[in-house]
Amino acid sequence: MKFTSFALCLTATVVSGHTIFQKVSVNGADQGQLKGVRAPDSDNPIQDVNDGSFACNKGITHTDSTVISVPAGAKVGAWWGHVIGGAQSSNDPDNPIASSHKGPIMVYLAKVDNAASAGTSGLKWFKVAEAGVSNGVWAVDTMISNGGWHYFTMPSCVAPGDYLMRVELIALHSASTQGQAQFYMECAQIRVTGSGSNTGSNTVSFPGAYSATDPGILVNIYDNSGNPNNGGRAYTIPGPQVLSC
Ligand SMILES: [Cu+2]
Repeated sequence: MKFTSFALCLTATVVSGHTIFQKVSVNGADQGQLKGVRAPDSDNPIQDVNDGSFACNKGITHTDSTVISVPAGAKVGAWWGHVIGGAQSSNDPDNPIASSHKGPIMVYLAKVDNAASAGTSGLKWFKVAEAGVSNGVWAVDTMISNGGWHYFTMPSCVAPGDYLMRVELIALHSASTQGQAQFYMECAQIRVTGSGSNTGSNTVSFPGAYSATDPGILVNIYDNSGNPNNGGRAYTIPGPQVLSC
């Protein structure tokens, strides 16, 4: 099986190929390491789509009161690193993530009263951006090429106010076996500005939005030669439709 070596990071304890979302940029302005991002020390994925911490991860040890101002329509960056701070060691080949970890990156928002203090259960999430695979290039590949940055546009119609911004990456290298897709997510505290009026549609709950057998979660991304190009097929990104303005 071509897939066997890719499964190693499931069991490695010292060296793994996992990742953590830990920094935001807004229109090119770096907002600072761990500023306004709720992050754990662990870079381990969640693999149970019904995990109670599926919204914003668990073991959150990095928190602060920063709320990041994001103009509607802005180019937003989400920065991923192998461990907190980025590389685990010099020339870490698995920073920002092991290159085997092909998959999509999605961004969700949930309206809250106060982003600095809001809890993460019972929220209604709507998707504002998603990237899957195009011509064999996955969102993860582009993020690696960009030194850990994943960029997206905050839709121009999002209403002003506080939101939690959930950025999620799914690593699909072992996803042909049910329960082996790896979900990585953290939440940032943002305050949208502008003149939009949309606080979401097609909202979903986390956990709840995904099934372990969704076509984008239980999926063999390899072609007959073992290339991780989804066999040239379209890839169905999990979750609801992206908000359209
Ligand atoms: Cu991993």
